[in-house]
Amino acid sequence: MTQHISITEFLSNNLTGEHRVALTEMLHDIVNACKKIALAIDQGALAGNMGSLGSENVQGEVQKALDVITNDIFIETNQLSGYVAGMASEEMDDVIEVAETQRQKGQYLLLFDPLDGSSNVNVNISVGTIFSILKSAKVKPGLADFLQAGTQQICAGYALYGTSTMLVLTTGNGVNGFTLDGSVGEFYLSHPDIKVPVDTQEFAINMSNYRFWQEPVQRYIDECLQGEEGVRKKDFNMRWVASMVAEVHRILVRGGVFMYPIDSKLQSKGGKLRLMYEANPMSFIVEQAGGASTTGIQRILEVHPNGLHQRVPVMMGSRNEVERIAAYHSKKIAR
Ligand code: P6P
Repeated sequence: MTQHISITEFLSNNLTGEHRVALTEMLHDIVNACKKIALAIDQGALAGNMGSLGSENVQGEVQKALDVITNDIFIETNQLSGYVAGMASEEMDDVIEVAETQRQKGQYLLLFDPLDGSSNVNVNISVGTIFSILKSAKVKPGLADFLQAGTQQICAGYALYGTSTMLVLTTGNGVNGFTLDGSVGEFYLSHPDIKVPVDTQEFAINMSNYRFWQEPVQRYIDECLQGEEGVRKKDFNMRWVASMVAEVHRILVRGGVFMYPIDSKLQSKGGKLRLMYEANPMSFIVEQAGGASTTGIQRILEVHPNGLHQRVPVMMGSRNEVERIAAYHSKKIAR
């Protein structure tokens, strides 16, 4: 087997700039948290943690035992470095305060979705953890300190608990992927300098919502379905895993476009996916890999947040397709 370098060695050789030491320490804890989550998921039903708790989270979604288990793991493990001054989780209504004794070294904010796609867990389909790191202006951050545009992120990444466990991350200098070697419990560089193909023939969307979509999205999908007989003059393939991390990872590896647009059912909520700990980190990664990410109206990374759990329409992936979708929204390309 070719000698791969470990994530620890990779970060030591490649992290630069003012956040270098802090990121090294915070990513060490994030990696450990993801290893623990991978173990909890691997044990699956045998550990008796696949069921539903009957409770609902702040999103109004039924909580799985693993939602709470993984949330606890992420919170506990990421208070050890001394650099995290505050956290925010999909599973918790308010910001998570970090004790003064555990934020002695620096002021960073860690936002995360501990188990994205958790409804897939008990049917053994890939799920993931998504995280985003921001700089805090305050030693003791409040809600307002979290509400920064996605362009302010200093790091973003995800763990994918799939056929193998992977960690994919960016610190603003490209995107790199690491695979967990379970025999030694270490992540090794397996996907250096990931780039999203600029063109694609594959889209990912929940087609059952077709009748609720706005016209530009219906137009785009109609043209894909018309294939080579239509204006696109090429056939398209479709995928839908109902797990954003799995979809985006596939797109990073082979191209494609992931779409969860606004629709008439979701109008009042603003969309399905959350800006701060789903859309922003995934957009940072996709853009760093040469892709694009839009709400249809604007670049996702430039959305100014008005709430911790704000939702946005999300269309991201192969740049030329995302730019076409945005042009249909702005009517720059007539039918
Ligand atoms: P639907 C998972 O719950 C999630 O937030 C994303 O990971 C996924 O892309 C989407 O929702 C799936 O939504 O409507 O297909 O169940």
